[in-house]
Amino acid sequence: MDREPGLGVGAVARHLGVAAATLRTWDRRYGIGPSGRSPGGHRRYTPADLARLEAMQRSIIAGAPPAEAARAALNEPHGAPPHPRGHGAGGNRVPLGDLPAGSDPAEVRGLARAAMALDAPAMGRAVRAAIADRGVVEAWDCLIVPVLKGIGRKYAASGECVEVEHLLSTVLVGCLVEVAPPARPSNPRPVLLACAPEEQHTLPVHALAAALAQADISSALLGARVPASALAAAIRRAGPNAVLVWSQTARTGDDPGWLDGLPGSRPAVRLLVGGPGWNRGRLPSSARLVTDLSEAVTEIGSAFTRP
Ligand code: B12
Repeated sequence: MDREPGLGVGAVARHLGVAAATLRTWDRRYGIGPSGRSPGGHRRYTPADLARLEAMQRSIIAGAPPAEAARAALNEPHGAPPHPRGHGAGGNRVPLGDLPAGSDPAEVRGLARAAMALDAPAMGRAVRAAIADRGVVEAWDCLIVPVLKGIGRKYAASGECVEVEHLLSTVLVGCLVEVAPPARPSNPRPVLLACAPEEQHTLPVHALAAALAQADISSALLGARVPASALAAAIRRAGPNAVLVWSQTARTGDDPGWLDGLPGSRPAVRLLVGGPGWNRGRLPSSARLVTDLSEAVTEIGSAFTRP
């Protein structure tokens, strides 16, 4: 039981939605911390300490660098937010760009903010709520993709945020694999989903597996960097009606001739490819390019519902 006066670091961290380690860093680095310690030596935050931290957090969210946000919050006894300066790609703001129709800007900003704060529980809550409310396809298109693209833009502009990409990706994979597989799939054998050889961007195939599950279609996800020979062996062994291969980057999709060598008959395999990495001019005629998640689900469904 916590009966000492003031708030402990865990309670303040939960209140602000940041990690306890972040609070300790802010204290050490910027001198913005608890006014005192308990007789037992634990950090105790008073209401005034909390107001200062809230002001600091508001400034960071508005785009100020942490050092400046801390300085302003410490100089402002009532915790009023200082005006952020323009920080371009720096700071903690994610350049979200134009959001697709159907997006809720507050929801998208919330996930972006949680990602930038490296707050995995908050990211997970936002994504799970969206999947539960609106299903995988809409959660992916209207919430997840805008945040991924924003973080990709930030990386492209500054070379920063690789750690954000990694943690957000880990959380997203966790949320997507939780979507229950269909109890009674409508397809005879699982469809195969794979990334092109050397391709490490797996999120879109995870989204597809989850969206297929919600459409009662079972799939087997082979994951990142699947060699052509391994995909060919899997097709021969599993006999899927459809296969989708993902390429995110030009490096893995520029030379797609190998797709023509995949087994294509007995049973007939519908070969689909997705992702911006594919060199469209060089795709073999056996491969059909699908351009979004919902089209991928429809096309895969038609591989075994058609006579
Ligand atoms: C998450 C991420 C990572 C994670 C991947 C984790 C994982 N398990 O997937 C990690 C950190 C590992 C990573 C690594 C790298 N990444 Co990265 N990454 C991203 C990020 C932020 C999201 C990727 C994603 O899932 N995109 C999917 C959707 C969101 O994006 P989209 O392709 O724009 O979607 C369009 C269509 O494809 C379609 N669509 C969307 N979803 C779906 C689903 C289906 C089924 C279909 C059919 C269509 C479809 O709709 C969109 C149309 O507007 C992107 C940024 C971005 N804009 O995508 C960078 C990005 C793809 N990465 C990039 C780079 C450079 C790298 C690295 C090379 C960095 C490095 N120096 O190490 C490495 C190497 C990867 C490799 N060798 O394969 C660049 C690629 C640049 C390029 N044009 O080639 C990007 C664009 C960032 C950037 N702006 O610079 N990355």
